[in-house]
Amino acid sequence: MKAYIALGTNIGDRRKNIEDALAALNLDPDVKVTKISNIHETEPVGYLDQDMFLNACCEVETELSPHALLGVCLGIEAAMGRIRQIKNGPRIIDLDLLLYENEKINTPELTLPHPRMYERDFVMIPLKEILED
Ligand code: PH2
Ligand code: MG
Ligand code: MG
Repeated sequence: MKAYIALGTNIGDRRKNIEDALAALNLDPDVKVTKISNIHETEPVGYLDQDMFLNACCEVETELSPHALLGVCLGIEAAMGRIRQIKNGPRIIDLDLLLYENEKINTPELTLPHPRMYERDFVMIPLKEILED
């Protein structure tokens, strides 16, 4: 199955954070990173009093379910030391599951497609670079 994940970071060595997160995704035996967008520097959206972000998107090939893939993403965020404080605030790494094939899911943990992706240039610009149609 094909899925698309957004990556964002605005703390520390941002480029390394993106690279480490992509490497961690690929290291999971059930996930293969098949495409990576360019990395874009973006103004913070939602909560403005914070540093500029680097954002990117990747395509993965996986046999995991959407919820299991979300679990992998959250596990990488935790392993990289993410602490959740302010909503939309600074983060070492954010991995958001955007799309999983044509699945439509509405659960408390996971909504697919990602409900805010279409209004977010920091997601849509890199996503369009790697999306097939
Ligand atoms: N993520 C947010 C809120 N605002 N702004 C930018 N530029 N990039 C992000 O990844 C981002 C954001 C919530 O996850
Ligand atoms: Mg996010
Ligand atoms: Mg997130």
